[in-house]
Amino acid sequence: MKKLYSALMTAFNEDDSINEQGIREMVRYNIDVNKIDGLYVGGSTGESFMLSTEERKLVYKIAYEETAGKVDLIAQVGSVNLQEAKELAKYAVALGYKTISAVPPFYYHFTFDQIKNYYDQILAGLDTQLIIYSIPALSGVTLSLDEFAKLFENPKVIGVKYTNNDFLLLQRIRAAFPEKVIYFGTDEMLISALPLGIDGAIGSTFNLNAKRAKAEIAAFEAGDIKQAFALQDVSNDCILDLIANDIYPSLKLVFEEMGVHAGCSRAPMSKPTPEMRAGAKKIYQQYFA
Ligand code: SI3
Repeated sequence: MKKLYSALMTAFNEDDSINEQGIREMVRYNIDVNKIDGLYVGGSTGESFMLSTEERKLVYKIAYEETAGKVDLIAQVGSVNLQEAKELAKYAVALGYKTISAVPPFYYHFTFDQIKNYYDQILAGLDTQLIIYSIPALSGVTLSLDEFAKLFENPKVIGVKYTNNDFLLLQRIRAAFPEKVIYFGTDEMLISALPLGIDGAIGSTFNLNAKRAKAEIAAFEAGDIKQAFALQDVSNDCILDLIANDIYPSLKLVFEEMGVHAGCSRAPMSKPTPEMRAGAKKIYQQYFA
């Protein structure tokens, strides 16, 4: 069975400080209600690039303590600051994370050799495994098949979290590297990635929509393609409504409707407006009540 991971969100208070209890509640919901296979900690959905190094460590620690070994954990340690990425990787591994992940260094349009060196340096001296976090739309870094091949030469690089809508490249990676792990990251296109042999998916909307996504995967694996598409259609209505309502704050607002105190997002992300609250209530009632 393919695995489903939620990309863990970071709960903030109104004053933008970290809301520890909110993070714990979201972790618990993912374990107890979603029966999730794992959590991707410190990714885009975690608003991690707006956190200090110490705050990023705190989030790894909370997730590690609260899961207590019940589900898989992946710590996203990537940063444009290599020293920070190395420090975070060391910290996560020392805490007990078995897998780390890293977005390529961004903003400065680094060469491929510089990107390869970044991954090698993060991994040097660490007894761990790493999943490349490929998200070209946000990082601005697009890796080719040959470049993935070069990164995969390091045996500690076990695969890729593929948040990219290039299905030809996805198919080429799958065919060329059957032994590597591929987790797909565009929730609204899960149905299109399933036939390409992905090993699972990691996404923000699974925090709320895991049951439906799991049912879709089960239907697909049972050969009931019509049902799998029908479930994806409902998920897509929900995901597009979330996006239209400002996705990260809205995921947290819908959590609130479920009794999970997920707090809010950190500026410059938006704080909830009355319209967003009304939109989230509607999303809750339509897809989750
Ligand atoms: O937290 C993470 O790094 C993710 O899992 C990212 C994940 O791929 C999400 N992408 C972004 C940019 O947030 C998706 O789950 C995305 O929110 C979803 O497909 C809706 O577009």
